[in-house]
Amino acid sequence: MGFSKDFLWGGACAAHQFEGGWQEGGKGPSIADVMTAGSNGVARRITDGVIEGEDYPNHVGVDFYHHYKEDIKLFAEMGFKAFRTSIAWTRIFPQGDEETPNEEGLKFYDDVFDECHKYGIEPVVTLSHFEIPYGLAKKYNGFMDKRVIDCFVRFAKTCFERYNGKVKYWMTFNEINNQGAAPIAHHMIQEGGILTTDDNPDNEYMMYQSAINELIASAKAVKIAHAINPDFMVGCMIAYVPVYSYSCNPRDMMQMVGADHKRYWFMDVHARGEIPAYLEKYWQRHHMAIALSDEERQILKEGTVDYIGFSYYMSSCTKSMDDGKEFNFYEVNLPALDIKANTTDNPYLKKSDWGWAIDPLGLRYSLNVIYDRYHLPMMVVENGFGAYDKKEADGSVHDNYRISYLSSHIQAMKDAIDYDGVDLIGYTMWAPIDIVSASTGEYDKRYGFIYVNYNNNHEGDFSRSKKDSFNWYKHVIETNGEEL
Ligand code: BGP
Repeated sequence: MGFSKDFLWGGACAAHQFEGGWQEGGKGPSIADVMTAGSNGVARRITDGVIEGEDYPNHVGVDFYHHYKEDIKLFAEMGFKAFRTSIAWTRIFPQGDEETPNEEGLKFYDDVFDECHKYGIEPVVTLSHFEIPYGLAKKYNGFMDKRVIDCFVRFAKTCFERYNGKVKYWMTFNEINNQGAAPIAHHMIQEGGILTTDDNPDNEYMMYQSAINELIASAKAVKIAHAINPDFMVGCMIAYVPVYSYSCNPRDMMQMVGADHKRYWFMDVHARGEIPAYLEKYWQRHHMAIALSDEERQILKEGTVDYIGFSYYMSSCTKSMDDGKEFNFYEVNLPALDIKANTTDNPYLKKSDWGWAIDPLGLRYSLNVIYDRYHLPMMVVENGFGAYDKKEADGSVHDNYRISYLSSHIQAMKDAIDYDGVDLIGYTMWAPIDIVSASTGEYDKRYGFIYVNYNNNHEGDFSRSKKDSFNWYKHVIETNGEEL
């Protein structure tokens, strides 16, 4: 009972959020490198290149580029079996469309993976974690252009060949489905569609077309990976935020189905290799002529994933708009039923300082829904608690709230294994070390077991120290999740 003996316990980061060294080793700029900080409630902006006087936190991250040995040693001290990170695409192909890779970039990840293996830590690699080369965004409008599929496939193949024997677990695109909830922002960040403007009537069409092109790129990469090494496990990475119906009103229930469709069709394509019928209908109704040839449909079929990787932070709740109340966040239309609706607060749940509903049972629910739907192995590749931490005078950080969040979520995974029989192979919490927040660009939204002395005002020396949660997680891994 409980977690399997080879369960992949660990933590997850993304290159752009913690490496820094954005211009070192021949690296080119990624979309994340031209994003401003958005601290204090101000949204991040994608700028046209790097503008003097603007703050770009991803340029420095937390300097993992120079601290990787120290950081991996600390992960090893906690007993990590796995460490998830991304390979910064622009360290390997600085502009994105070069024919030959940058050797210095490839060498950096050789060093990182060798360092992991020194401690018996299995690297789990995301190929693109919101890190499309800015060169591809500028020149091609990102994944709107089918030529970018080839650029990604070249990058993926280069990585599969180079790290064959060092990396077994791969994921193609991080949270590929965020566009379902926040189409414009994520069309730009995920797909490099920087020509989008808020008032462009074609925004939704461009999001769908780019997402389809990304999914084709992913399927091609999966096929190539298996040809290079049949033992490779290539997964997708989905942002899973289960949508609950606000009530048992059938209209609310149907609204929930619509919201699920909008957010999770990506997973159907990854895992089943087919465009779901409801999506084809949606495109027809909205006169979206999505370019997807028969040959490409065949590629989607042949390049299905080996496992489902997903992030889980919170659940959401949805309600039809019958009562006339206005909602904010995302909108789902079900024209056939004339239902227009949006998210609403769940009265049963508390929220984090950033408004994320804390819902451990929602993780067990998610594991069940996903497993019932695909019967594939699953890995929870992100789950964590962003908080303002207080460093005491003696250097300690008492982060009991983080321990409580993580332990309740690990318990939920354990219950899903013990009672529901789901096939869960790993857990890489987010993020074992404090890093730059993806949504806000803040340093002060901290997730780590390891405190990094650096803040929103760019003060600090990047020194690392252990929080209370460090030894707690070490014990969790030592007892294979038996003692939380
Ligand atoms: C996910 C992203 C991560 C990460 C995490 C936490 O959506 O895959 O990159 O940052 O969320 O979000 P944030 O950093 O905004 O708190």
